[in-house]
Amino acid sequence: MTEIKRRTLLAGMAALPAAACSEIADTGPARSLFETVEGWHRGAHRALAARQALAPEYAPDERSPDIRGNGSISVDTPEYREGLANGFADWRLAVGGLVDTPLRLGLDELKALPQRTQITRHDCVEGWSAIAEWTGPQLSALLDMAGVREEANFVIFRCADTLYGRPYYESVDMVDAYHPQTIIAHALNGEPLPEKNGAPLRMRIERQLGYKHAKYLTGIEAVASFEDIYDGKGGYWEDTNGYQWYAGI
Ligand SMILES: Nc1nc2c(c(=O)[nH]1)N[C@H]1C(S)=C(S)[C@@H](COP(=O)(O)O)O[C@H]1N2
Ligand SMILES: [Mo]
Repeated sequence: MTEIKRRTLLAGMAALPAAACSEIADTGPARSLFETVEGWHRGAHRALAARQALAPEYAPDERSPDIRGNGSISVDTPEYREGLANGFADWRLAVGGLVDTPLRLGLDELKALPQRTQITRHDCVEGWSAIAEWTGPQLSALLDMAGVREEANFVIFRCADTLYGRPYYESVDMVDAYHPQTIIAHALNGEPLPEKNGAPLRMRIERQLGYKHAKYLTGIEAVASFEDIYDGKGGYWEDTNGYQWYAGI
């Protein structure tokens, strides 16, 4: 968010000549320039406010009977199989990249943070949706604990699975990363996440399409750019199938 604020300010200042700063005249060109900048600020603010709006939430009786598993529905690494067998007692979520204090958090630590529960609709580009209840800490809490640096523009999500031989990953910008409904879910409809839905941890990014909601989450990384990660398009489907990086709904 600081990055967005900073850019808004810089863009506004660059458009204002020095004279207009000392005497913002009430008539003439200075005033119209001032109004242009004002208008730009208002437009930028409106656009940001729209991105921060909440996705619809539903009542418990509106939940779908099941949320199918899509894409990877299991992970066949020894670490994962062992985790599944022992309740993921040794599973650690790494928070790193452009942060002041890298973290490694176990499930108990994540569950001890303030939790958010939300009943939302998952929309997959393949043409299905399902309403379900998700619980977990907000991503913003983890980012604040780690202290995201000013240079960070995006957050990368690393996953334990591979799909057709390639590691699954995704990324979002700071507006979605700090969105109140962006949570690291460990529970689905009040139960620990099933394997098919991303156990033990998966992202919920409610203003985005299904493929952004990384399952089998192992790491969260703050970066300035995702150009150098895999094919540089910011996600598995973006790299392999040309899906849009910004999948806002
Ligand atoms: N790690 C990982 N995350 C993933 C996928 C995947 O294959 N691997 N598939 C994505 C797609 S396309 C969708 S629609 C949702 C499906 O979530 P679900 O299996 O809980 O229905 O997860 C997304 N996250
Ligand atoms: Mo999907």
